[in-house]
Amino acid sequence: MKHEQRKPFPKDFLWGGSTSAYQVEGAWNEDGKGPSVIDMAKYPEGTTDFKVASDHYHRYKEDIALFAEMGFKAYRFSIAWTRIYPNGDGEVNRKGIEFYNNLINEIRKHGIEPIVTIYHFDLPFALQEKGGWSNRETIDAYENYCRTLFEHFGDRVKYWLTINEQNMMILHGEAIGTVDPNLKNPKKALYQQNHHMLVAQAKAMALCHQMLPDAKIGPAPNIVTIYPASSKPEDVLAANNYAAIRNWLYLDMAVYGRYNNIAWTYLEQKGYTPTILEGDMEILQNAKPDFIAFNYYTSQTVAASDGKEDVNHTGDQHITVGEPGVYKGASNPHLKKNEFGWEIDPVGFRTTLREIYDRYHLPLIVTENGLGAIDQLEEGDVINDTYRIEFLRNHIEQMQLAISDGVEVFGFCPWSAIDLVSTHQGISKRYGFIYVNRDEFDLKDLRRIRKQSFYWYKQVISSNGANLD
Ligand code: BGP
Repeated sequence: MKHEQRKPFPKDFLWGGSTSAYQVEGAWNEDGKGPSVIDMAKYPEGTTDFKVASDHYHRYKEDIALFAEMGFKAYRFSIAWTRIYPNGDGEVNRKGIEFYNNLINEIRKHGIEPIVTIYHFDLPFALQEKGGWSNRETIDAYENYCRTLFEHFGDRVKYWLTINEQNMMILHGEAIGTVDPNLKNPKKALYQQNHHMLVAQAKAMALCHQMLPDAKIGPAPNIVTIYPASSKPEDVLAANNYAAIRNWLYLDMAVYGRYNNIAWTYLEQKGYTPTILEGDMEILQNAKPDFIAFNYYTSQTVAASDGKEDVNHTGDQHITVGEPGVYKGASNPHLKKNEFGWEIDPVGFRTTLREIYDRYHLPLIVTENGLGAIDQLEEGDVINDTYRIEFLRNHIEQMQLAISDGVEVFGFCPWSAIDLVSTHQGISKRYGFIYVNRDEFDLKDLRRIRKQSFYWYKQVISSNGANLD
């Protein structure tokens, strides 16, 4: 569909940027913070750990001032559960509350809307030692943690995100570092964990509505359109299968409180069905999100599987390998790839926005989108990241086309507001508008340097998306 004239971005559109606590904060064991599963995980050889990251914990004032200079209307960040509850539950750590109070005040002081992710991959290690999400008690610990956040920060935070990319923790948790290496029969265990997280999420949504009637809350999965590798009906069916397993399982539950039938059939066939206790479905059905937040980096393409390939359900967030008999990952000959093998598909972004809105009719906010690249710091503190500008420009254009298609989008928070450590590919894979001067193992001076994309995004925001050049 071609539009003679595009609709403008809504007046109060939330232009911003995203980070997550463990990838940006550093100070991994300061002020009473407990270890998370990420702190205790093994890191791929040649990549840094998360101990210092971008040192945002100590430099947040400078960072927020730079976000304000860019004109951010919103800043999406996560709270480290282990700063609030070092052991996952039990005693509250006052220093943790203090840090996020200061951070939220600083954000609001600049007129920026805080958007808080409650849990972004960094489960407290103390809970993992008791079985993590396999143990139903983690649902209670999460609910208790949510209550504490709503109590302390609910007077200033209007937008809450329950869980970041739950679907990626289930499908690609090994790459991200969230899977307990001691799990027996990991796939089955992961779908039980998935069920517990879905129940926990429903409880958080209900609690938020009860405690903070003016606040809004929603899930934040990674949702992308799935193409069939060809028009062969079997390929189309495989794409349909994978879309149900990767996308709709999560959103159908969040919005309608039911298991998607194709995803459920897949779980039955594989022997992965979770144990559902009496009362669970009621909790799931009674909770409703106010909006859907989602992360989009690229589309995925799959083909029919003859069941004989020697592949497994791994890869990473955007490298789909496949699952014998269900679908087989394919590459899309029409798309270019970034330096890390992720395809680049702005049109797929428009399709994704249309698909989600068409299914759920809830307002949408994009909580991640961006380009990981190896930036070069040139003489005179110049970073010419024209490739990032091009990536974001093309995606923003497609978002505006989706808005012109009638999709309700109220915000765009690309990944990442500032350079931070990638989930499994180190600090050299950069996403930010602001360069952080450090390498994998040399922390240098960690100074902040505005990239070309910083100036470009500033102008995008000040023109409310009208000037993308
Ligand atoms: C998403 C995660 C983020 C982030 C991003 C980029 O899956 O929510 O935490 O890191 O992807 O991925 P990566 O860091 O693997 O390049």
